[in-house]
Amino acid sequence: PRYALCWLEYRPCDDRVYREAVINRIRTLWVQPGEDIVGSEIRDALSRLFHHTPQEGSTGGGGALYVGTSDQSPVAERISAAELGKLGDEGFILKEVGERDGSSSLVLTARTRRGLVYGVFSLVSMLQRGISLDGISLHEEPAFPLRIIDHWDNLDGTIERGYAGKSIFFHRNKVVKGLHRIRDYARLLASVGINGVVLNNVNVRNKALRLITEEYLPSVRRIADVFRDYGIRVYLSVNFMSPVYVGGLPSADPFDPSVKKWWAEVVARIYEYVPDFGGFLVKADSEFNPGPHSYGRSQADGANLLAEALAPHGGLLIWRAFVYNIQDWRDRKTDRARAAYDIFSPLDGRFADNVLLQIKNGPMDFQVREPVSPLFGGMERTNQMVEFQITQEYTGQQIDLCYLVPMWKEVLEFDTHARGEGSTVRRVVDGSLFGRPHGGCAGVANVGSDYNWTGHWLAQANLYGYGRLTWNPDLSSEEIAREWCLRTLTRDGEAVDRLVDMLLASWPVYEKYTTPLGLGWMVNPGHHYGPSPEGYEYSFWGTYHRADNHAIGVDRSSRGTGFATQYRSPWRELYDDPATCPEELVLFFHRLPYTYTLKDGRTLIQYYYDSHFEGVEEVKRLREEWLKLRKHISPRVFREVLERFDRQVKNAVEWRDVLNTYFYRKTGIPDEKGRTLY
Ligand code: BDP
Repeated sequence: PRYALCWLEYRPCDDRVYREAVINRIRTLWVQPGEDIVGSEIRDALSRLFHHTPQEGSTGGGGALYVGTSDQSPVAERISAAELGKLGDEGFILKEVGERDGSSSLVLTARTRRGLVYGVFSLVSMLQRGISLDGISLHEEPAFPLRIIDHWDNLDGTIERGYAGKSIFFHRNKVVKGLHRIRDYARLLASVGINGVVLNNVNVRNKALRLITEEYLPSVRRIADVFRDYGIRVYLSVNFMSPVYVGGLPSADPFDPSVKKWWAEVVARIYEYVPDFGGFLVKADSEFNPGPHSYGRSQADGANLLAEALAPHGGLLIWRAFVYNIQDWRDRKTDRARAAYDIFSPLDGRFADNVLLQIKNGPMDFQVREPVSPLFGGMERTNQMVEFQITQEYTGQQIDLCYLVPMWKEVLEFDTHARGEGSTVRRVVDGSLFGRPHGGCAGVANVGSDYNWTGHWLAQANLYGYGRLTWNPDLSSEEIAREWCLRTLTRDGEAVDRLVDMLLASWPVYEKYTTPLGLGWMVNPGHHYGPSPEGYEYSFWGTYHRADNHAIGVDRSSRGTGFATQYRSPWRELYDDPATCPEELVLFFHRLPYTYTLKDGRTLIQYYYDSHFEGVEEVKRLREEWLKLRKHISPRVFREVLERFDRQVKNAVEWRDVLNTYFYRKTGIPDEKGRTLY
């Protein structure tokens, strides 16, 4: 094989009792005619896991598995109409039911094909993990309507912020010829509940501009046909200036009727090729991507232009809120953290019904720790999505281990207080808090053409976890990690415990040796790996810490840039005061002297020294833990992960030495514990 199948790599079950129980439960298999995909998934799993081939068809007796939509007779005979009536569009029921002769069977049903796909993969997951099917009665529905993966793939095959090889979609400005890998990717995504994929980078340049034309639409259709089999819709990123760059019009002004007409025609053509096309994703007025501001129009005017073209076809327009404009590092009045809220919140209520605003989880840019974007609590009449970064741009680039599910969970559970207590981000983006018709999650993909898809084998857990979390955010980070380890790496209980602990430790460890207390940045400009304390200090990105000999940080309180006041109470008050601000964010909100005393009595500077020394030791411990797993992990995975840990240790040492030296030289304050500072 040219690539691993991740958590769908079915290792034969060595538990004889369990194997026999499954074989008895599924002696015969009935699959709704026409549902070949779900049928072959279940057959394939049974055969690989248990060397079992059930008899096909319906015997009417027990020991059967019935798989079909809720209107099919073997299903409708066995499950009450009331129960079936509770099924949503994407949900499924998996249930043990009694047969007339006193025996029992299993029924897997859903209202739609998509629901069946999720149900089958969920059954497969249980079979892989040895979960008993006795008395099973499961009804699952996804928590968020949209569960999308955004690819930052360019048509030349490169991937912006990709750390796992080349694009699996594009090669030398064409869609790849063989679609096998895309099919397996669709299976992997569907198996964790993903229902949408954006194929190309939000920075739409060169040939990617033409994806929406007949030059590429036949190829887009080929990809969409594969994803459709697994219930996944395809979306495209588009450039706001397309009417000019592609259409040859003199303008892309949203108020220009010829521009509207152009987009309407473009969209109509797309739907001829892809009848269930998801819609567009747009990065406008952001980092060299033009937008409506060029014409003196608002973000809402820009979004609505495209939304209007998509609406007749049922398409969605996803508009990114990543808009900021810092002209000069010398300007102390503008604060990038404020920008999105300042620009978008006054436009609340002005966006069309099929527009979603896609908001990065934090106000800056995917740093190791940021507060949650205040926009989530600040727009009640706008559909919202949260954007996470699965690809580890600022969190170790899939060289360093960093399991991100705990971070995403914190974001989803953050209480905005927009409608009193319990107004979590989760409820904003699932649409329920403000009664919005659309909502969901987007995650920037971490996959590429590498054999293991994600560069670091253990980074697969982030892709898996993103899917599982957006299906069911009630799952704990630990449960998700455990599922992934069991399905992917080993069935040995102790080894799994150890692996889960390693994954759970990894984000806090990464934070320790990089930029704790909410400081962020300090990375090498351009590629963003490794330390550079002033790498982003004198440019136009708004990413400053303004360290001098006495203090560090930006005052974002009401006395400073006022960013803290964009939150609702009690956050605005809590963040406003360094004494009540959650300590892990204290340098995000405040400018503090190095001698500032933290809650445990340590000075800020001593905390930074300690954190970096400890971080390195903890990475070394992670590496030691991995060494203990040798006999449970396949040799190739073992070796390649060890190689990553070796690199991570080097990186952590570099962060420690560069940052500690930087602070020592700025402050002249020695380490209390007498460790070497350079
Ligand atoms: C930043 C990345 C940049 C992306 C940008 C975005 O460095 O490559 O284009 O985000 O999200 O984090 O648009």
